[in-house]
Amino acid sequence: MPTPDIRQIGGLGRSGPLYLRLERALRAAVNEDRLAPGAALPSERTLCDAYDLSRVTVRKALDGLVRDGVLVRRRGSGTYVADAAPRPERVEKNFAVLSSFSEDMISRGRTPGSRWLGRSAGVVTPEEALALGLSPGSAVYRFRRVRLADGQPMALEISTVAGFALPSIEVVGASLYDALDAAGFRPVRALQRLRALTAGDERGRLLEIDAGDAGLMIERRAFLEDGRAVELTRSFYRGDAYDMVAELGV
Ligand code: 16G
Repeated sequence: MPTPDIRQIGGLGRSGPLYLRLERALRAAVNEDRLAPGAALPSERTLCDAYDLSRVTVRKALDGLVRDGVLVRRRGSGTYVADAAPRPERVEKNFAVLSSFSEDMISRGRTPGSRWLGRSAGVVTPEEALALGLSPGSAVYRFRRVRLADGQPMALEISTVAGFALPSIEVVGASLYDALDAAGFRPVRALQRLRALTAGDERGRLLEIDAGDAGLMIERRAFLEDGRAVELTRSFYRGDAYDMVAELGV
């Protein structure tokens, strides 16, 4: 396998110590498949020159990733991307709160992110019309994202949003709920249905888990104060990444 070039790793972020910026860039490149499992990393010298970093800084970044199992060192040969993607740290998700993925991650000190698979504007399908209480022919926006925490895939989300709730499809950036909030249509109530499901081939590939691995399929229908539905989202959460918690009263 040829050694990947620096462009596949991409640029460094702007915040935090330099070693952490390189560590994050490499982690993201591995998680987003720009650096394939088993690929040899460019040499330390090449990384130093390309990013204008000292040897100590580069080594510290690589050490962190070796410790996490993202990279492996082979004596006398170099550093490689580990064969299996590392398991993410488990996250507790409160099942009784109407929070967004971004908020859930930020409140746990993780950095939320998305790998966009697609976005489109269209006309409601009969199933969506029923779920969202829209009339046939109504406009909707659809979004497909792999949700990331610190660059690691956590969930696959497929959302349909009622057309009236967003001024345009482009306004959705890092967070769907931020965009809905800005438009004055953030939901205040939701119905959720949860069931266990194996990942299957496509979800497994996108979430870097085996097709037979378990996950949680959560369907959320979210509503405005006036009862109108704004969102129908199917989220497939990695079973090894989440604990669902809820506080119950009598
Ligand atoms: C959560 C919601 C999802 C919502 C998304 C918005 C569940 C089960 N699902 O993942 O319905 O669309 O957050 O997140 O909690 P965002 O604002 O970060 O895009």
